[in-house]
Amino acid sequence: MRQLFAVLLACALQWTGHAAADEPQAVDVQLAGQPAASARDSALMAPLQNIHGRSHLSLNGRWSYIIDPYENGYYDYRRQAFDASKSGKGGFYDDRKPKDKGDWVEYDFDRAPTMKVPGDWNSQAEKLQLYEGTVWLRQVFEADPKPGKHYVLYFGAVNYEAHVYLNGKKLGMHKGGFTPFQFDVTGRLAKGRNVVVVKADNTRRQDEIPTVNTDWWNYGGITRDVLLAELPSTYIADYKLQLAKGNARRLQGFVQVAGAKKAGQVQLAIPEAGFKASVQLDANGRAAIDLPVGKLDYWSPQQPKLYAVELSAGDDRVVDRIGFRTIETRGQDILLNGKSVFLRGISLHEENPLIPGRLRGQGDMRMLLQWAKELNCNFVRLAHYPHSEEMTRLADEMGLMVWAEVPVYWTISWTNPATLDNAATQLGDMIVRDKNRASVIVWSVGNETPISAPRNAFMGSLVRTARSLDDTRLVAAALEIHRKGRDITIEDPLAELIDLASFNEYAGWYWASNAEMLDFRFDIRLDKPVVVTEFGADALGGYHADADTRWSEEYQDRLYQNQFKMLSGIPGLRGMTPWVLADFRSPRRQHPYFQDFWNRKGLISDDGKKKQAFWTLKQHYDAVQRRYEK
Ligand code: GCB
Repeated sequence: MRQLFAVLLACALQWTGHAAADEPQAVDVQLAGQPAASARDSALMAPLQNIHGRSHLSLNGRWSYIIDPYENGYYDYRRQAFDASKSGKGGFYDDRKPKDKGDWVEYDFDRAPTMKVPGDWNSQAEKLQLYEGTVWLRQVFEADPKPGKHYVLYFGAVNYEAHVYLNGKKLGMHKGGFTPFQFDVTGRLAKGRNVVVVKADNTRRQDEIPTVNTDWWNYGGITRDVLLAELPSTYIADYKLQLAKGNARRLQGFVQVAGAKKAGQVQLAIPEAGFKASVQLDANGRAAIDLPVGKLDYWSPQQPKLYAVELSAGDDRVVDRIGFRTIETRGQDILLNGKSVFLRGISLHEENPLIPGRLRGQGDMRMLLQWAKELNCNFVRLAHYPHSEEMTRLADEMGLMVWAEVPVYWTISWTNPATLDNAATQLGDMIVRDKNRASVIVWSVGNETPISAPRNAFMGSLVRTARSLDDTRLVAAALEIHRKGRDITIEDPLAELIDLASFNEYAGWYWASNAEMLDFRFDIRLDKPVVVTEFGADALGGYHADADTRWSEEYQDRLYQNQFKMLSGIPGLRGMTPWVLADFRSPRRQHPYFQDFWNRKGLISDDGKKKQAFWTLKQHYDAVQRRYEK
């Protein structure tokens, strides 16, 4: 069905797929329920479902790069953007060689160094380790575009602001470091040599999502796949197929077709389940799906069953692997396929502690999720931003439920409408991308946001956005606790709007010590399942002392034991995701001996060794599992 191609500097395109038919058409899909368009450059295409399942050419490989701290490749000496000028000349996206002496340029991609894409830049050049600013990246590839096909240039993620140029012309701009975006490049590809240039800028700004202050490394660059997809003239742009909320005998969702002939029929099939149906598209190329289905093998961590689901419309055919399960809450229970579950979780960042930088691909992802399995987890919190699509697909396959989150973290600019728009767009893009993943059971709209009227309105709006896009999953946020004397409570109006009583609490670390923490008790008065989304302590792997000595493995271990004692006093406790699976890099963590730019709350150290608390948590989860799954 598809072929993968690696590109180094240039290679010939070969496509699998479909016969040429009609004339090229502009991509005109508009998804219903898509969040406000204003945060999105109008040149961007609506998200395309399952891009890796389409005929595509990978543009990954080595890209040439130019570090541009003063943005000389973007602005002229009067600080006017080159790409807004008439000639467009002078910008670093202009790959042409100077023709005469008047065409003076002071850059040269052909002699520039190269870096790996996907890959953050910080880990690839010493000069870039702490760099925040603009880097230009260029890839050259060969194409042979065919009439009657659609071509889509896709980026899995670029942190943070990306300006994209193809053959010297601007395609558009995208903001947000963790969600995919794509351009329709039909009619813009040359036969033969093509040049794609990206201006990536990871400068932190107060009004962006995330804002200036976070506890993770601000890795810049093209951190996920770059693909050029070829689609037939009429193609399946998006689809959702999930069990209806609380009804394991109904399939619900939609199909959205785009391109030349939008009306017509879409065939759906799950051959292994003997399911076949066809739905009629309306004039906008959309069909709702609401169909009875026989009994399926439902997806669960014990049996992560995925079915091959086939969709076809005209010449287009897409196959996805989809699991089916229901998730809901009843009182203080979380019901997976109608049965109460306890979420034995762990939080993790998209970073491999063993090598510098962001995860490089499936091997790294599998290692992290395998560590979670060794802890006997059935749940992972993919903090604090959307992790890659490959990660949620792996979680599907490995049987791990997922908490997926957007980087609405700490002190966002609550009153800026553009900031809300941006947050809603990132949330929408995450939901659109991962809505067919059985593993994803929670959409989180943010982490530790401080209560105020503007913040409550902002977060309330995100909760509504999430619910309007997907009513089959839980919506939550990692809240903060409040202390009243010795009582630990939740007094946050946002708690009323979400499905879980979910909060971070750092008893024993940021307040009270191991010796004092057991004097406190939880008083959670919400009739919702309680999920403790963080607790933890820094421990330098291999540093041993008594359980009262901070930074030691013993201190961290005792803190976990004490936490289990405290948490056992919460009647509605239905899960936890302690902070955090592995040590991770953070510029905030300055202790020269114990931290040295690392957050040491990992249960696994930066050399991959399991700290004592790893085994304590595993033992706890083994006991919880015995109680819940007997
Ligand atoms: C938190 C944050 C997390 C930090 C952690 C810490 O509350 O949600 O991003 O890394 O605490 O280590 O302080």
